[in-house]
Amino acid sequence: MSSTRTTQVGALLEGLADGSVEIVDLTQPLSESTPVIKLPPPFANTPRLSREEISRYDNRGPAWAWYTLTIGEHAGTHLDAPIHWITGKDGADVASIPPSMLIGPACVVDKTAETEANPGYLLTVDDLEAWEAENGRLPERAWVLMRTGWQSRAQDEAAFLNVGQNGPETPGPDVDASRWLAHERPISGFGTETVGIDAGAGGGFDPPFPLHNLLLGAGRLGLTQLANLDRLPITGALIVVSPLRLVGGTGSPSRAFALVPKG
Ligand code: 23J
Ligand code: MN
Repeated sequence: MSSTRTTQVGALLEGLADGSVEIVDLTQPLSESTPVIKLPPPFANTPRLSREEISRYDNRGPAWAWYTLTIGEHAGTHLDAPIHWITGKDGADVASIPPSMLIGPACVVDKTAETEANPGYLLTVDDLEAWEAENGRLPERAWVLMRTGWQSRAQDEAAFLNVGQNGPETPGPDVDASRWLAHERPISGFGTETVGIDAGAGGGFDPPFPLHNLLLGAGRLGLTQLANLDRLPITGALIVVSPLRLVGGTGSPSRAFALVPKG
């Protein structure tokens, strides 16, 4: 089987076979209890997942079970397409996103300690430039993944949304970092462990929800509610994001994987 070595895909297949490449699932399990964002009045909200039986090994279908899903596009681990935001309305729907944007280098910015100390931690341009000073310039098609440890709250909606006196308190980029991510580097997208790509306080920023506004407005993508970012190296992993190819879709529940070199 050594002929598989003759291509780079062959080398990857060999790595998967011998365990030197590990597959990490970055997806949160999706169920009726998966948390969804709750916007304040007067805004409309997304439905969480619900399911209705079509048949379940019964007279409606004696040998098969299947369900009808009701779910918002922006529920659970999901992708934000450019047309999700008014600034990106002439950009790509989910179906039009080039696959080359959905597979790329995973660049992990670790703000776990900062988030532990301050759940509303705001990622800054200084943080991003410090990351580059250590790890090199963010490459073409990079996915910037903000690691915060927030996944430990993912099964508890109140802890996950973390809405207090001053509204939601969750980590995310500040306005300048949002602008930098949108315009200064050739990235495909930004991923996070929290319910949305913006910080919880982002609704009160100028512009409101700056990362949605600027990143999606620049034709780039968002990815939320990620799991297992603690199992990724800072650089060197490959991320694969698989949204439904929804025509006209503003987003989609997605499966996301990382391929991680071991040892
Ligand atoms: C609509 C308005 C604000 C936000 C969101 C949606 C999301 O988080 C989302 O899933 O895109 S912050
Ligand atoms: Mn979304």
